[in-house]
Amino acid sequence: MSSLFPALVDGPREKIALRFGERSLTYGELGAAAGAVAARVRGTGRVAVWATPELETAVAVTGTLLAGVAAVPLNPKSGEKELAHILSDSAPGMILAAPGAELPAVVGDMERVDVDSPRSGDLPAGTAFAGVSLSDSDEDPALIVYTSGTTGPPKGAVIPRRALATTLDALADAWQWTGDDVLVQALPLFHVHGLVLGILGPLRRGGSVRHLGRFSTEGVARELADGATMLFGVPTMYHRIAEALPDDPELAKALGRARLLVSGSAALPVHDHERIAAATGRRVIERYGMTETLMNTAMRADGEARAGTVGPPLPGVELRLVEEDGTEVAAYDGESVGEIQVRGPNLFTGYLNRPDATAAAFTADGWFRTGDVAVREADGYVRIVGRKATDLIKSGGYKIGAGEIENALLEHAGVREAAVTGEPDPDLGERIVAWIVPVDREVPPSTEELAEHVTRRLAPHKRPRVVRYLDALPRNDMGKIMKRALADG
Ligand code: MCA
Ligand code: AMP
Repeated sequence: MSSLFPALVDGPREKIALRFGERSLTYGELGAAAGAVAARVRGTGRVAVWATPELETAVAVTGTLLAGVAAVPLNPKSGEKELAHILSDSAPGMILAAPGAELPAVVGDMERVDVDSPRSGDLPAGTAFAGVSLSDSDEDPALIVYTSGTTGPPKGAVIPRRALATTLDALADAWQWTGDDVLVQALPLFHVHGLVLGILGPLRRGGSVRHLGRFSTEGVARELADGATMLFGVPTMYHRIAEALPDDPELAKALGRARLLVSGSAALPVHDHERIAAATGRRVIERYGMTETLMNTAMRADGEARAGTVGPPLPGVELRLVEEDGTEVAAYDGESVGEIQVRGPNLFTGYLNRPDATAAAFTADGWFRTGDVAVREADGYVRIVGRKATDLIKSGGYKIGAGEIENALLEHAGVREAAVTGEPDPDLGERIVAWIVPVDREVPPSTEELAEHVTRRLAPHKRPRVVRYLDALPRNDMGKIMKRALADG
């Protein structure tokens, strides 16, 4: 029997585990604080975590995992409709939050537990928490992470404990990631990238993470100049770094010192990759994953960082490319295109309360259909070339379903018809465009009004950045909206 967080049980007590701004916790202090959370949540079915980018979120999730209970991280900027859906679907027994965090009315009278300001101390001796230990076949749910589909509200991906351990250990192998590494990141803590890779990753290795609270190139430069060895970010962050580099020699120097610069959640444009390499002498490496699969491929620290590819499959991950008719693509020629399908212990177990969606996501022989389309190069490096669904938008590294935004827009009194598409954006990768047929042509709802409307219902990152007004939406003979006609103008 091994342990999910060996360093919490028998690592050096005085070593810094987490740092958020001015506040930090040693492994000893984290053990005490997370142990207190574990004692509080033990026996609860599921626990919601109000996932602000603060120390308390990391303590809450660690403590919940120590108790062997599943955590549901919530976007603290979720709008009413999205939050109401997630809470009713996941039915948490309580909500953990930082003291002082204001919870919206939709949380209702669910029991709130403030995560104690961490005290000195240690994990109670003889640690009796079920979740400290981990067996290879540990199927118990660890996290329920909500992720958008093309239509309908987000689905809760149930991520078991063995998937966390598997994916983090595979990345450790690929990146020679050890307890000596100090990670800097500024990712949201309600998604896999920021929470699993960016918090649980360093804790599983017995290393340290410094979270910036909010992304800034200054923060990245400061931490990398002060001992941080790795940076994790989405392409939008690397784009902003690439833009800042020409006028910021300190940033270039700091990045040049990093052991590893890792990008993921969306494709890193080759132009940004090359600009960073030219200014810093370091090449950003990419890894490819999904909420449902955790990590599938990654460039290795000791391998070639090839711009535009996401590296070979990680140890333990089976990956194949499949044509539209189900035929497997056998070629490793950099040209033959197919959908990426994966199998392995890194995968989720299914969508909460959605056996239909779970069944549709897998083939009969257990391969998960990612919906991502790729080619493979001669040495097995995967190059992602597109996505099957046009109704999924990746903006700032967030996956956003067109359908949920369309539904929200249609709830606005001034909107008769609505269609949502993504269009290329140098900063966000894709930006959300709303095509609106207004009820009143003379006084259509403004962009700000619609952005505010979507923010209030769903979340700020789901708001349209551009609104275009039409007299009618282009439809085919079946009445289906022709989105490609919209995008092609
Ligand atoms: C804007 N804001 C608003 C409104 N408009 N607040 C209330 N009402 C409004 N109408 C707020 C936002 O919440 C935000 O606050 C700030 O204003 C700026 O908003 P925005 O323009 O959306 O932010 P941005 O500057 O464009 O954000 C860029 C970003 C962000 C920082 C790169 O997109 C980001 O954090 N992306 C990471 C996504 C991610 O982690 N994806 C992982 C999922 P504030 O700044 O306070 O928040 S994918 C995954 O997990 C898989 C496994 C994988 O492969 O990684
Ligand atoms: P999510 O569902 O939010 O977890 O996002 C997963 C999706 O992000 C994948 O299906 C891919 O489309 C995309 N993605 C993640 N990493 C990469 C990457 N390195 N390059 C291109 N796309 C990526």
